[in-house]
Amino acid sequence: MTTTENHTPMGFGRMHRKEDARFIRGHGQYVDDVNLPGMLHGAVLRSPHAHARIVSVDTSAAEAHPKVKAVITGQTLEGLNLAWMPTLSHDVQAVLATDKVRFQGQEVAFVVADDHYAARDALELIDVEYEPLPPVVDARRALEPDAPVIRTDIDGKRDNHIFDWEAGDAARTDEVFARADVVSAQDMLYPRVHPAPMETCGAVAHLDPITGKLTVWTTTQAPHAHRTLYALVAGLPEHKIRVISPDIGGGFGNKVGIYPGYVCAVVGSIVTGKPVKWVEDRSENLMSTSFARDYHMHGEIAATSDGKILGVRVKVLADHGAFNGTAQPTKFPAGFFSVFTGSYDIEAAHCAVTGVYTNKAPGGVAYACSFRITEAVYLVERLVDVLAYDLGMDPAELRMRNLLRPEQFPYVSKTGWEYDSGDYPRALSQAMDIAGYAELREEQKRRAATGDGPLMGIGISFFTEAVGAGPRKHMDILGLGMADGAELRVHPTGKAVLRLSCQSQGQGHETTFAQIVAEELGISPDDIEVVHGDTDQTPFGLGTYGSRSTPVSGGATAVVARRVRERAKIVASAMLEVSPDDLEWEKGRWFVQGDPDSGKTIQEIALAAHSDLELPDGVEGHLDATCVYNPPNLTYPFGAYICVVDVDPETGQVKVRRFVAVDDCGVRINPMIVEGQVHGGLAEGIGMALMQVMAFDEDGNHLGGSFMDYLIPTAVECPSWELGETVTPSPHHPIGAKGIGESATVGSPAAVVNAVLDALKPYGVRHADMPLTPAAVWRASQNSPLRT
Ligand code: PCD
Repeated sequence: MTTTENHTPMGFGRMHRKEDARFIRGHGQYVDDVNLPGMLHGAVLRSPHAHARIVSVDTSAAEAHPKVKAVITGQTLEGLNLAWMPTLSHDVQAVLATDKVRFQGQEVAFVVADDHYAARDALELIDVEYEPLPPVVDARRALEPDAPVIRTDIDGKRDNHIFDWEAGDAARTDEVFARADVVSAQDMLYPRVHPAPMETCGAVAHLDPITGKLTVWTTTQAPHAHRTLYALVAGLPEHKIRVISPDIGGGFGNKVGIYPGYVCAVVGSIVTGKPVKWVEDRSENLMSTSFARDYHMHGEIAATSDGKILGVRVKVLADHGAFNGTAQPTKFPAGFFSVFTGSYDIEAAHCAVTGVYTNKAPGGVAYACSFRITEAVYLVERLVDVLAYDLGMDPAELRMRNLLRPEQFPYVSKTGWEYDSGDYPRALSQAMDIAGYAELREEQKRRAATGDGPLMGIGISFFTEAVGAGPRKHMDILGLGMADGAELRVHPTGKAVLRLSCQSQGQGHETTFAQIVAEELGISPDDIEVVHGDTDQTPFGLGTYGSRSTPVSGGATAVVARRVRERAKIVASAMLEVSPDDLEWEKGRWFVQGDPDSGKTIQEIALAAHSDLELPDGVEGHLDATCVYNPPNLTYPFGAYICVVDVDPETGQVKVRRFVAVDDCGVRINPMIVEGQVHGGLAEGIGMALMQVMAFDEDGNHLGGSFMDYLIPTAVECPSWELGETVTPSPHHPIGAKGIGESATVGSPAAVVNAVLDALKPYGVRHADMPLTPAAVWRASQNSPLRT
């Protein structure tokens, strides 16, 4: 693998990231780098209780602090009708608590002061009297008839139930289960985890008292969606709101929603007439911003005795925390969980998901996951391994036997997803070749026979993702259809600027989107500026998450460049005095068919388009185009992963020795960036499988409020990744690309867990829940006869 060359390809290909010129020199401009004249600083007072009634809030001592400019409470906000804000899932969330606090770390008051330190100090001067209430920490407890009701703010609410949702065909699934030779069932938990981006969340809000325009610099993956939400909540017209998302230090879904702190910064600016900065610290980020997963799953898989999978049946209890703040398309309360049939050719499937409130932070974001696909992939890939265990079959062979075959595409799954393209057996074979699967099994046998050293485990996962939401007729968020815009302007000298509605958080859009234009127009990526993250300068669109930028905005970019190319053709025909029909395109140039020497480069055409050249009637000058891309379908990236671990049975310590990842994301725009995306996602997968959980004690105290307790994987836990690739272009995407940003996070946890459980097989361990910490591994093997 070569990663060092740095020539600029005229289109797709390996190329160093343009944005790294500033990032590696430490010159990124993040929200916390925004400093405005007269700017004040805000800090949030948070609840120490998971569930308590607010008896009184006394702010007088804080207000008397010489550096404090304002103290805002739930009561202040009630007066402005801003105490509650809409969530992305048609619920409401308290901006600052008025009646009760519903999770530990919930926002109770906001102090605005001359500097950050004074604001923090003054928090301690606020006197809040709480009357503690019994908390609901466990999702199952939430549904018990005598459970305390968390959402007493909702009229007539008498329980903690949020929704019931189903997909698939229950009757047909029961029928295939009835005639199956084998049914394997397993309860499993996908624990609550957190995206934990390097940069925490924050905002600088400035309501200009002269122009009445509100500018918010903020950590958002979806600047336009945020602007619309502010417009709806504050009743300001959109043209009076500018949302700027500067450089973002990692998003991973954490920066999709709107947090109370952002709204408080805006209110702080309104109240003081000054710009107000609020940036949370690490503990605030971990304790109060959107978590992910927390899915309690019961899965069943039915098969014939020779390993033909017939059906999958699932029941899920989804813990959504205190407010239903899940970020996902409206019609999908459990996100895209219904892709849980995975990559297999099965006869029937059914799932039922129930959402509940608990006294924990709200959210349920798609952390490196296109809306609950990570949970779905983990479920089915664990079930397949459990089935292999019960059948005494090799898990690779069982998968090979059941994978969809290339000729079945486009394939409509039993829960209604139309998989666009794939060659699954090829990807799995490649992974097995790279890993040397047969030799690994030999080695495992040898080591078991000698009983020497640590236990060896080999884990496989095969995943299919559905990324790139819309189409807009099926998918919206708060009524906003999931389509995205692009605008391309070619300047007279042939340099170009591309304006996008999506927003990079580190994945390199300034490079790859320039490469798409380069591929289509033959203008060097170095000559194409990509503008994003400023609602005043970019077209409307729903932003970046669920790996949708390439599938949606990437489509928009290819289409807009092709429109420019067609315009260029007409200009070239006027320049060359031939009919446009006589022209042929080669990258960067229109030329006369049969006379390759007479042609015009895109740069020459750009200049002519801005000159006094006579153009045919109805053809406007200049070389610009716009596009709104409404994807016809999602794209379906897939991959085959194999993980090899060594497990020390005495300490429970797991070492990931090797990790092979074969990914197929269709056409790769920049293979170097794609590989980087995969590396990052694999590391995250190891983190979730082995180290991470947002744990709570029985009082609802958060036990993971710092990186001392909530562990982030580092190079130490990661092996040197071994990557492969296959390329199955998406048939409906303009450049055949599928998303990649989340693939590895989606696919890798199951491979790691399957590997650890494969190692523990001699101990009779069939399943253990993540994270497989040394303690968990040790505990899982305790009941084994081998222990006595
Ligand atoms: N690509 C290429 N080719 C292909 C595909 C793709 O080249 N075929 C590339 C592109 O262009 C970019 C990347 O790669 O650059 C990615 O892409 P995508 O897949 O489309 O995705 P996006 O949309 O762009 O992004 C998003 C993602 C997500 S979603 C996440 S989580 C994560 C990822 O991304 N995040 C992040 N990755 C990353 N990286 C970084 N650095 N940082 C961050 O933060 Mo979510 O839903 O939000 O949860």
